[in-house]
Amino acid sequence: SHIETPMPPTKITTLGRCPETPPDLVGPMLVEFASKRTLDQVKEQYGYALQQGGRYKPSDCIAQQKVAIIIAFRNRHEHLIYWLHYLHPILMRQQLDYTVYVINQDGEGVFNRAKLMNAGYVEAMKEYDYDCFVFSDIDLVPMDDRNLYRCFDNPRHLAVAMDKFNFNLPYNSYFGGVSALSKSQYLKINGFPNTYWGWGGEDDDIYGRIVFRGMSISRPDSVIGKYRMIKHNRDLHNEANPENPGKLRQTAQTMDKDGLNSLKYTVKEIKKDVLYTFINVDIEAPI
Ligand code: BGN
Repeated sequence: SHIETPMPPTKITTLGRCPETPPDLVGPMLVEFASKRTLDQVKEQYGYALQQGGRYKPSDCIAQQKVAIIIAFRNRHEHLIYWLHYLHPILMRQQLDYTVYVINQDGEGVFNRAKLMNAGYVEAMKEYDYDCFVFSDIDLVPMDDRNLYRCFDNPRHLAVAMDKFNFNLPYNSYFGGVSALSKSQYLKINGFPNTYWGWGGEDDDIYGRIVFRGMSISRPDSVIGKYRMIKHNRDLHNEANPENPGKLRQTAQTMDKDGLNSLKYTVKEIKKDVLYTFINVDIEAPI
């Protein structure tokens, strides 16, 4: 006679939230820039774990935060290889749901780090509902993976102990190198200024915006906050701009009209590499 085969029980796995403290962090790490690597080698090592565009999320838990890592970029291919080699495994161990965005300034006009970061914010938001934005220079690698690339109750300054400043802050209000702002913190300060062309001051302006909006700065301690900077020659078309120090005195008056609400740029190309999303933008730079 006919025997009913019972259906095997369906295994329903509901993923839990990842723990507050990621379990697989290693603490202090060796960071050096003597060994040469190619982009293909880094792809071979970490590509298998990533989705197109340098995107990752943990497979066994729901990440605490959705993080867009935004890097202002031009002509630093060797640095990009080091950055990706070191950061991808760290960010994976930190159990983040993250994507790496390399925002390239098109052309040879004067560089503008903060405006590129603003463009990165807008472009990232078009792709996914990120709740946190980590803004990083391409030449900075953390030396301790307990330095979490996520957002906190106040805007976070991560690069607090860089080797080039003898593992100290150069001054108390320093906010340069690597920082993290939640979407609401970023919107509260109208994003970053668009008008700091060339080197210097844009990070101090951002610090001012944060303070003028009643927030304070969150930081890791100087052990966890250690960084190595990749040594390099001064960039072309990124000279210290003598107009910038004067602008800094006006931040309280200018921040409401210079920022996300006045941002103008055009996207020239979006390229999804295995290890990162590359966005080439024309930010209308003066020559
Ligand atoms: C400061 C720069 C910062 C830079 C740090 C560290 C200015 C504004 C004029 C006072 N600030 O002097 O942008 O991150 O040095 O190098 O230039």
